[in-house]
Amino acid sequence: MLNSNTTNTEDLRIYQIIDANLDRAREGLRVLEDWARFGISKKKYVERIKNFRQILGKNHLEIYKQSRNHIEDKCKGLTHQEQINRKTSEQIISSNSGRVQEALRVIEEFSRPHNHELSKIASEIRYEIYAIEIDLLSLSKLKKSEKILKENDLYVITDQKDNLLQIIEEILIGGVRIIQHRFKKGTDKDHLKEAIQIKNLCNRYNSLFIINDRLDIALASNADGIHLGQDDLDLKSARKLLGYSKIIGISANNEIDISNAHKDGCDYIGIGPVFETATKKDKKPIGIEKIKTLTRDLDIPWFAIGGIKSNNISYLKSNGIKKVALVSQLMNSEDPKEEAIMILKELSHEN
Ligand code: TZP
Ligand code: MG
Repeated sequence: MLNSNTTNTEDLRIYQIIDANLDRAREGLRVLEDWARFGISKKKYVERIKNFRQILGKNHLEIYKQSRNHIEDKCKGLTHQEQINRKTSEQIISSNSGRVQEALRVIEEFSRPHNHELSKIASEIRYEIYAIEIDLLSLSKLKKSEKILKENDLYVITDQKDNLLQIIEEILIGGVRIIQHRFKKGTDKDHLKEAIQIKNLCNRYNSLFIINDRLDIALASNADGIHLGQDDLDLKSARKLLGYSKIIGISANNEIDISNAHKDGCDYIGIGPVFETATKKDKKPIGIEKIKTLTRDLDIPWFAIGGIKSNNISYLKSNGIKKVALVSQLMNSEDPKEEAIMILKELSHEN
């Protein structure tokens, strides 16, 4: 506890520093706590952050609070342009984590000579906040991606085309918000180069960018996620390498594969082929009835795939299939933008 019983001017200045920084740390923690609660609904983080706030509250002693009125603060109300520029939730999380970390560091230094216990507490919480900041940012990014997956019914997969970037930009303008980059022939260098170009386009249109098959390309291009087939890298290994801020989608067409993918924490499932398709000639279509059975209790987003065209979407919809993925219809279109608009319209019709 406190090991000084005289209050001279220097003590008052130090108490005032601690008082101001306890306020700063507690306020910053409240911002993080509210984001954990209302922004991403993560009870575990709400509880941890609330606990830190309460510990600091308990250690906010009267002598610190009383020092507030004794020495005038001539720098009150100063703001920095950076504070005015903060816009996104991510920027708010980062700046408030930084605010808490800085305030705790100041408390740690200035309380050490007279209140070793508080100094130790400040140091311990500061280290925890470094980790919590990373977790909150990852969870926020995942939340954003999940929202796009949930709210968008059209998932477009690319094919290898000379004018691929132009096609993609047109369909993004048309309103598509999920793009998977599928690159089967070519060098890794070309693969990554094209992935980065598409990722930049997707960023411009706030769209989800997913890499097919290749975890290395997904990491190198900073994609939002990866799509894996049954013969690709397994979901658990991919999750270990990608972390929790990225989406992982799985192709599956039977009960066991769907249930395993779900159990292992995949974010969405591609199910098909529904119909025969030239894009995957070797795969037998599973048909609508089978898809209906497979997806009866599925509580994560899923997309039907294989042979889907604008002229069979209303049939799919009348059978309860609301989300679709497709390749050739848009990749081989004369007018990808108009066609994307038409398909989106079909998908949004109430049946
Ligand atoms: N997985 C199952 S069917 C398929 C994939 C990647 C291809 C779908 O292509 P299209 O051209 O939309 O039929
Ligand atoms: Mg694959």
